[in-house]
Amino acid sequence: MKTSLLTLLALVASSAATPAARGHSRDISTQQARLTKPCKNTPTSRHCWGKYNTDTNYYTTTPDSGRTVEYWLSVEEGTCNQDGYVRPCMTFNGTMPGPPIVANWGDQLVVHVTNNMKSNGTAVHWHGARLHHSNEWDGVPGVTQCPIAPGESLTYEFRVTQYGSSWYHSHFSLQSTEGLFGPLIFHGPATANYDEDLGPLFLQDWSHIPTFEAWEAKQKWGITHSQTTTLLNGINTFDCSASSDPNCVGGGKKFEAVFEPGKKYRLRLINVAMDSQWRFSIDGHKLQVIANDFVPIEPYETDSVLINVGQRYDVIVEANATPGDYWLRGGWVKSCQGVANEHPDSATGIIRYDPGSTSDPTSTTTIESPQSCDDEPQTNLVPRLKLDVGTIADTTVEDINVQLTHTALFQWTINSSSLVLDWNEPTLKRVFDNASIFPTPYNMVEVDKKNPHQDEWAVLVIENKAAAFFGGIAHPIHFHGHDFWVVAQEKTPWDGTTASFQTINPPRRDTAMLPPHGYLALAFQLDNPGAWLVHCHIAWHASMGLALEFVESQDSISIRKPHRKAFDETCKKWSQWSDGAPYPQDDSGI
Ligand SMILES: *[C@@H]1O[C@H](CO)[C@@H](O)[C@H](O)[C@H]1NC(C)=O
Ligand SMILES: *[C@@H]1O[C@H](CO)[C@@H](O)[C@H](O)[C@H]1NC(C)=O
Ligand SMILES: *[C@@H]1O[C@H](CO)[C@@H](O)[C@H](O)[C@H]1NC(C)=O
Ligand SMILES: *[C@@H]1O[C@H](CO)[C@@H](O)[C@H](O)[C@H]1NC(C)=O
Ligand SMILES: [Cu+2]
Repeated sequence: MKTSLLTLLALVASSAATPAARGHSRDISTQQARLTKPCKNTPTSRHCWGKYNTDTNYYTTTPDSGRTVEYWLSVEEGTCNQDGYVRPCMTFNGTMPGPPIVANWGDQLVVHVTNNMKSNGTAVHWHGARLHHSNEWDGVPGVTQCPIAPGESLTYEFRVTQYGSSWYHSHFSLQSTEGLFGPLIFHGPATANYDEDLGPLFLQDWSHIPTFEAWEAKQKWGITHSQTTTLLNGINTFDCSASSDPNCVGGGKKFEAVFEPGKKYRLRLINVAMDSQWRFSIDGHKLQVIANDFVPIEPYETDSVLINVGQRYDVIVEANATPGDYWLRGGWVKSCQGVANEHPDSATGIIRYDPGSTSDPTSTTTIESPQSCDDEPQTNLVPRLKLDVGTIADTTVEDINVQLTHTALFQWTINSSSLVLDWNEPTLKRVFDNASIFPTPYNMVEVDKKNPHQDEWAVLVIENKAAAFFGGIAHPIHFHGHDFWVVAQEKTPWDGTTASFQTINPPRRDTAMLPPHGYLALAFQLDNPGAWLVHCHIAWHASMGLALEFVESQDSISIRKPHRKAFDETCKKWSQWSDGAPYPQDDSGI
């Protein structure tokens, strides 16, 4: 049997009295001094946001917009024709991607979700949103809620404490890859100027057979699955000319955008793939990268940007090429994935300078697909709001040796244990019942249980020591409830020490790649009590249990009475409905 080892270590250290921590508070006071000069967010002053700006510490300061923004989402089963091929799918409000959820930094966001599917539960996660003191609305079935039963509704509610680009998606099994996702955009300041916001650009791989069928084939018979094609913002063309398949009806369209010469456009790149990395570029144009995930960065210029599953990059493109038609390239990275794609080069869209033009571009590119699944170079990802990790001195170690095994059952395991959640018994329910022991397959790590301090940090080190074939796979690791500070991301084995950790304003985000045969060390501040999932964002691997949970400051987790009522009601309805449900749980649950 091929086994592999993943080491996980949580260190808790006080940063209160360290030089780094003093530097940190200096940053905050500089920023407060700047708050006295309010200015307006315009194409020539994008760093401004009223009394706030890109130097505001958004972990500690949230504008009071005085607004509550409310949305209604309907979760539906139906058929989709994204590229000229008709197949069953699941959608928010009948479309894939679903309707945009847009709010301003500082708004209170309220989203009412109704499950209008006939035979499955659901739950909606707000990817990358910090859900500060709102753990119960994080949308993870088996962790923060019971699934919403068919016919039932649940209202999610949280304060928008960040700004930038992301997506909302179902966190129930493989549903997001069946179409259950949409844009989640929080307006705020930016670190470079632009004229127009072109909105989200989703990079997606797409299968012509439902993922649940592929899952069954894989789990039951070991049949390898290839994705069929790629989509940009949910659409593409697909060649049906030689197909006798009645579902191949043809008539798909490519993503197109129109540029006006001299203008600068903001594009919000979001990787929503099941299992694909992309190298995004636009022929004849440079990209100025201004944010990674929900973190504004010092702008840098590049010809292309590498985007792993769950990650986002906001880029500004200046329309400064000779007017004409240009290919925009998703750039599916061939060397990276564990899953193949039958049409890897199909991820293209068109940028036109003349809106009347209908011809295909003739532009070319010299950008090559990389030979690895690396993230963007660490040195490029410099957060604009500079924050350091407190010195990791007092090494209170949770020494967790984690085993990563790919068994005959196709499960990934952490510490020899593959995540399997009981939808009827979410972690939070156990927390409310004052549980001190959690089931082994919940892969629970308790952090800072009794003594919560905002100044304390934890570090998670994940080693990818998997042997041979399985060790060759990189995993995009995503955190709920926190941005993390990437203190190490190396392709070599970890030496067990923290000496080389980069703690001075390292890249900060919510999704980063765990390199094959190497390790990833992520620091985060213990400022958000709750049960938070940490998982590989390859949907397939998440279903196969490659995840763990933190219960952070358990004794400080609290929930308001009306929220508790909704939480309990959702569990009650789910319990009634799931008794005899047509599709029993057959994966980790996430
Ligand atoms: C989604 O659909 C529901 C029910 O059909 C509707 O009330 C709601 O306005 C729609 N939401 C959006 C954001 O379009
Ligand atoms: C419900 O989910 C199961 C997988 O758990 C899937 O096989 C089935 O197709 C889904 N039902 C519908 C009607 O989409
Ligand atoms: C992982 O294994 C180590 C040592 O075997 C143990 O101390 C630790 O509690 C385990 N962690 C989890 C999350 O089960
Ligand atoms: C859990 O502990 C809290 C605080 O000690 C107490 O108020 C509550 O009743 C307990 N809940 C249960 C279900 O035991
Ligand atoms: Cu993975």
